Amino acid sequence: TQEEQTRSGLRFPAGFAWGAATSAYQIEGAVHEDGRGVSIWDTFARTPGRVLNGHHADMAIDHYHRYKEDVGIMAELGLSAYRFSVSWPRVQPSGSGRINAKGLDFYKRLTDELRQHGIDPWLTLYHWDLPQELEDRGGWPNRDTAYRFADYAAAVHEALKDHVHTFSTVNEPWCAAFLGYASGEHAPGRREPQNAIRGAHHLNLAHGLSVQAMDARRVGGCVNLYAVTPATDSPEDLDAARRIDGLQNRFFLDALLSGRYPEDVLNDLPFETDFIEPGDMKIIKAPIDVLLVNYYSRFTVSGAPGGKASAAAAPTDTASPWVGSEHVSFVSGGHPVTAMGWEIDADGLVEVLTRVARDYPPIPMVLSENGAAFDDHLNDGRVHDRERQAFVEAHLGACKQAIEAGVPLEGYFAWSLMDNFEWAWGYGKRFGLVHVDFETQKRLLKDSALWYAEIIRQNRRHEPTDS
Ligand code: GBH
Repeated sequence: TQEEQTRSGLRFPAGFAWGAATSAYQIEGAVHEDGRGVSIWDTFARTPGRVLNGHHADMAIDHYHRYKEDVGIMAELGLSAYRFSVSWPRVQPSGSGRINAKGLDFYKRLTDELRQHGIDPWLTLYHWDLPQELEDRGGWPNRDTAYRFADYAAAVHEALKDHVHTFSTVNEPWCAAFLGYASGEHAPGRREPQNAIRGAHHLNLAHGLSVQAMDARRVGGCVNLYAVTPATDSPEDLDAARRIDGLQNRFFLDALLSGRYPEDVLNDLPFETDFIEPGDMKIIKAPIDVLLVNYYSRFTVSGAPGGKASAAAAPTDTASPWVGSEHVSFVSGGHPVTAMGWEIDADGLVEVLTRVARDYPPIPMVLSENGAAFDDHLNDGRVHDRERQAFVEAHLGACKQAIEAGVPLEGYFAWSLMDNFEWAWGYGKRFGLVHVDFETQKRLLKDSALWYAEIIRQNRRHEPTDS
């Protein structure tokens, strides 16, 4: 039977969310339409030398105009959930004050369309596109930005609460803080280590304040987690692993789930942390219903000099994102790599998920992003992206293993639904299950998408209340 055929045994519990993810700036385009304001990514992409080949996302993949077609593709895949983000400057052009009703209308149309197709919208409030006016007032290192974010969150929640069940706050605060304000690989491109830590704290504060401000039916926070291994068991390498795990994983997990920052991480910082005010940690720990975990890779790190300053080469000129631990170097863990140079290690995902379940108060989780860039080739209307299929298959296997080990994992979102604007790499890297021709905007399901659709179909046919 079909059932026995479920390839590689990827049978998941009924109700498991089968998803794919995107983000606003990476797909929408229409940056000058319907009253949208300017974001830090508009500015950054327009600054020479910041994004590879001078690419920007004024058009992106034109999702703003093609959302119906794109929801149709999701339905064809059989997705039960879709994770997208709201563009803050589209909804609130200057980041404070006036709300732009036309901006909210787009997300109403989108979520209506999703619901008509039986797809559960998972809304992310912030995927890195800060209104430029707030950056001009200091950006995330300015504490006030966190309060502005809470106001924006309340407005979005009020407008969309009947359309959306699950709201999540900040996508990957690590990236927003350390790539934006320390390494400079992402917008706004500042290289100010101390401000990066301030920014990280204010992003956490923004998370907590917005959870309080929304009173949503279901609310989540999102972190990007890495498995971290010391290159050897020398004291230097063990210390390097402690530091990178601290900055990447524990700084955010401890804050959101336990309401504290790890002492060792604070002690490693070469400056005062007096911007952490009394009462902040209680706000940051505001109860959430689900933790969104993004997982891509494992870091193997060394405290000995001589390795690389970060896990993968950046396309542009950057500094270290590892504030206070700039001496740590990243070495090969011996795994094959994707087109980004990121090592492929599905075991690391089991490790990361079981670790959260073991070390923190119980919390349901979803894998909110997982995927890979490869050099896709279009042949006679097909993309035979076997490596991507193998990547997703291995990571779904890891999810299943984690569930069997008792981890309350409730869904999987592939990154990404479609090829899109890959930040500092512009259109130079493709993460999509769906191929996009960046000239004609034509969409085409890659082999990985067809395979994913089949896995979903075989799983969902057993669901009692499948619509
Ligand atoms: C996701 O983050 C993003 O949420 C998504 O928008 C993006 O398109 C997708 O990844 C693919 O890039 O070399 O030491 O500086 C991924 C998390 C964190 C992965 C930083 C690369 C580089 C670490 N990224 N990491 S280092």
